[in-house]
Amino acid sequence: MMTDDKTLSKTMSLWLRHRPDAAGLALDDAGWTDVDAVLAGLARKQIACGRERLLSIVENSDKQRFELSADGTRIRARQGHSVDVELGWPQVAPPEFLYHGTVERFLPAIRTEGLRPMQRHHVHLSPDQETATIVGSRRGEAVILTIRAGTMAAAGHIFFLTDNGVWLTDHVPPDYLIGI
Ligand code: HQG
Repeated sequence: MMTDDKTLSKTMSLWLRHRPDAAGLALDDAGWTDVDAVLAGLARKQIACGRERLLSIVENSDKQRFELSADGTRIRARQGHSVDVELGWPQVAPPEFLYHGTVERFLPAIRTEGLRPMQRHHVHLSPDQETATIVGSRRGEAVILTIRAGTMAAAGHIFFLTDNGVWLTDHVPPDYLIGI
């Protein structure tokens, strides 16, 4: 079967973040699995993708969703898992403000509950409004929330920074959201 790169990238995200079982994959504690196992999973689903194409998808993924081990034999999703993994991102002090792109229809719940991880392990925050706009626009007209991240950190909330620039935290209580 011919599958375009975007569809293939979505399939890999599904397997490496949420449903490794759907492709017969086993992820280790940090989310890694063998590149060969992914290739075998693709072959079983009759998706035409060899090693070279898989590596080019890893390299060209717009948000650098995947990463390879130093020796190139293992692959993982950088973030966004619903399966239990310990990704090992460093805990970093955040800038004073971070941003979150969402849509109008979620605002009533966000006003009461704050930002919650929903299906993911963490709330994902963006370093700038441009990135947050891209994230929010996946669901409609983006609404950009500003988070008082520096104040949150001073109050003991922990932030992690992935190496593709996404900030992760457990929960943003409504008090730290500006202007909603
Ligand atoms: C919303 C993509 C109701 C939240 C992107 C969001 C990002 C609430 C949705 C990355 C809520 C969750 C993450 C509450 C939050 N009540 N709704 N209390 N708290 N929400 O996809 O941040 O393509 O799990 O605003 O580019 O949109 O996966 O998170 O709209 O980097 O690589 O619930 O995912 O990257 O949606 O996106 P998501 P997100 P990938």
